[in-house]
Amino acid sequence: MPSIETILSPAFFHLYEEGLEQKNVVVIDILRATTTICVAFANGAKEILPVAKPEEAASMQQMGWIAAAERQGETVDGFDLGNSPQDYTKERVGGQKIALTTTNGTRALQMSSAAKHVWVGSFLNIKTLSDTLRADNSDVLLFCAGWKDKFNLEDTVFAGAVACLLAETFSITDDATLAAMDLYQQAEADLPGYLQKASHVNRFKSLHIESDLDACLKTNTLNVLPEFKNGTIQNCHNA
Ligand code: 3SL
Repeated sequence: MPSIETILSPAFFHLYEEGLEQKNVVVIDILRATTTICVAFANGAKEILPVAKPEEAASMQQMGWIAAAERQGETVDGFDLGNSPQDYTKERVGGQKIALTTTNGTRALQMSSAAKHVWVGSFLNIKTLSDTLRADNSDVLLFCAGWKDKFNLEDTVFAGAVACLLAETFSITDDATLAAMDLYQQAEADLPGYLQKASHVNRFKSLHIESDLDACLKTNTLNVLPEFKNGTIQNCHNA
């Protein structure tokens, strides 16, 4: 059986790099980058280029791309979009190419580029993602983007949710994954309630963007699977 391991923070990524080219990585930034990327594709975005710096996103504007940038949870001044999934509507992103930089999510994508596949995970596309991981039948790394190299609850809870869905067809002996599954089982009856204590949810409260929490915790509402490949993200799932 293939295995599932969980990387609880980008600071641990180097511990999992051996054999990366044979493994599938799921990049997880539930609040909000990987959720927003799923919503953008569901609403017809053509391509999303993850970049490290706001200046790189801005430089794509001249070529007709939408430039999106988030830092400290806020839209960077002068950019077309930030990182709220609620702003990535059909009207705004349908048929568009987007250059996106966020504090943690876009960095985690770039770190994973050597993997067999790099897929974008969120509660919204959890079934499509899990079905694809099962069908591909390779070892999986669930990579939590965290917050500035620190552990966070929401990404870990999601890693646990994916592992619970795949537990019958994957071998799970990794303590980080077992802990994530325990956490998910504790949270699953009321995910928004459980995550009220999370540090990023408290950041949302201070920025008055609490409504993004509900938008990010809808489960299995989207049939998309964004894949980061050759430096850019496209939807690889044709429903
Ligand atoms: O860190 C990230 O990539 C973002 O998802 C953070 S925020 O939710 O936009 O603040």
